[in-house]
Amino acid sequence: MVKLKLYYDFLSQPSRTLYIFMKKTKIPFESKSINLRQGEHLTKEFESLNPFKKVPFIDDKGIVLIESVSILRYLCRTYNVADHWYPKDIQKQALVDQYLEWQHNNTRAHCTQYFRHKALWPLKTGKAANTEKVTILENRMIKNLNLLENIWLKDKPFLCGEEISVSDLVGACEVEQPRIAGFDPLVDRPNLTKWIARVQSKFSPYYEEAHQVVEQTADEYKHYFSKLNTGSFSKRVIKQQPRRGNAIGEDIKVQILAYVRVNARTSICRVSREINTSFVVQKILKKHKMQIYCADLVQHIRKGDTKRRITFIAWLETQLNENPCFKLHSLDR
Ligand SMILES: N[C@@H](CCC(=O)N[C@@H](CS)C(=O)NCC(=O)O)C(=O)O
Repeated sequence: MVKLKLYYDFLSQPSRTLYIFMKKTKIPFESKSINLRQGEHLTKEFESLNPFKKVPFIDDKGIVLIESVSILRYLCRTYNVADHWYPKDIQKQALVDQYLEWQHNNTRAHCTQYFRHKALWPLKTGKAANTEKVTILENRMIKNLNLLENIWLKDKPFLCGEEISVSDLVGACEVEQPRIAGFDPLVDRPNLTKWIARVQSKFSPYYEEAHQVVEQTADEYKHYFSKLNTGSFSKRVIKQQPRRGNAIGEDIKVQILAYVRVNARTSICRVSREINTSFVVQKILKKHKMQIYCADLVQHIRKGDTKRRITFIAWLETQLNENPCFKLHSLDR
């Protein structure tokens, strides 16, 4: 049987949405990964499939669809997915549609513009970002994130009501994007934080799989921009980098927190590998047979509850500060 083909790049928010959704709802598809950064969408071959030269798009037995929102609706109508994703009830559906229409000129537009101006284009051209422009875009994005925090998510667990729908996935994938450019959308936004955790846990492990690239690319950009040393972004990045011989305290806390937030099922070893103190903590954990704390971490973080996370970080910090071998190894670096 000919399977639906999905052309995507995880760096693209709507691509992540479609991939995660199809995985979660078990819609069979052939995976066609396209590397935008290597210009694979600009080839003649790609153009013959999609003349708009963009991802995502699908080819379902000869029907080619290029817009993620219409693709989501098509999938929900064509395949046997649970009703809550895109309810048949007219009123419930209208609420889901309302967000899907709203987001184009709001979350989608603002998070994308910020990401493009601050990270994507400077990286492509090798030129520093226009800080004035970035500040304007950042302010617009902040206002928009505040609308999610204070209106959309004010009094309900999901964007369109008590149940999760495709809107939540569309929204979450957009909100994750500015993290690549060093901006954490969840800071001081408890409703948004809890909502992202809910969405993540509903789509786990596909959510984490598709968003790994966000973390990796954020890291890549972070190093690039710290070299460029321009604007508030690089200042923030430099501030976040652990200092030699002093890898304990605020810096490490910020990094661990940022990392575990998007990798809910991670282990301490993984966290320590990802942050710059890597082998230090890792070696110690092994030596002292402390991997048992991995379970502790998962238990604390999985629920996605901010208070539990903070408790965990406080606990980890105490471990780092109280156990002399951590200090010793840190100073050894
Ligand atoms: N409106 C489209 C998004 C299309 C789009 O802007 N795709 C971007 C990635 S998110 C792309 O392929 N950009 C490549 C380029 O413009 O060169 C959808 O929601 O599916």
